Amino acid sequence: MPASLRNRQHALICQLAECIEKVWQTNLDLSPYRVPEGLGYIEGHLEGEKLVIENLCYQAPQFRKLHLELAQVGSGLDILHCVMFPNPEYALPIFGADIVGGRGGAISAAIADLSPVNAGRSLPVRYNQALSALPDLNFSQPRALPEWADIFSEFCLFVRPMGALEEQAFLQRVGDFLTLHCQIASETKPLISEIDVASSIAGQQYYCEKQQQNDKTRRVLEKSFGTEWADRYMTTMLFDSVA
Ligand code: BLA
Repeated sequence: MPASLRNRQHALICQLAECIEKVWQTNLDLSPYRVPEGLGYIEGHLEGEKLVIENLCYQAPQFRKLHLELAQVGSGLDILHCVMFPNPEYALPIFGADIVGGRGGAISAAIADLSPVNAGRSLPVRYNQALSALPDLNFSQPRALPEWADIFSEFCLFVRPMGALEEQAFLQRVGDFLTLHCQIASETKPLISEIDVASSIAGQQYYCEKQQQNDKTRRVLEKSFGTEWADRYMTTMLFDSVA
């Protein structure tokens, strides 16, 4: 990724971006992923403030799309968005993370989860065991999930981190999620049953439909690019289901 945007963002965002790339490179057999035409580096400024977006994508045998996005709104708002969409032939949850915050100042939202997308929408046993074994964390300002967010697991971390210690605790925990996810994924065998593959596809579709209902994301994109563009971006770049 060009160093341009990354080095100008909130420290927690820079650190998580570095962490994500490092865990991917260390644990997965990465190959290039073709970003849809014109969506790699994007600038928009319809009304109000300028929005700059940088996208970095890979794929791996177990993941149809590994997406890391950094965005900057005007000079005050920084965003990190990351989703690891499994290849539906692997019964893996979806890793997702979002950080929203002011450059110098506070992070208002930091969320990360391994979200189940199988038929019963429950995490595979290995994930449950590994995630339950992580030490308890206490953040002073946990945040409540909005109504559309029934896709997340019981391990979902959604907080407003207060201060450097909580930011580092968030970073560490997301690093743990990523590492255990990549390790389990690389030991996972593909599904044999077509019914199971179809149910992973349906699960990913449901996940995407729900995420597309996040009006806070949509509004930021609409302000700089208009409603049609924002809708296309949310359905083809951020949360595209399997064809
Ligand atoms: C919240 N996402 C937000 C907010 C903004 C964005 C402005 C509100 C921050 C706040 O309430 O403090 C904006 N996020 C963006 C934009 C992009 C983005 C513009 O990724 C991309 C260009 N969102 C995700 C993923 C998850 C996610 C992968 O993209 C979770 C895995 C969750 N974001 C998420 C949730 C909220 C949020 C749950 C809070 C929504 C609410 O409180 O209504």
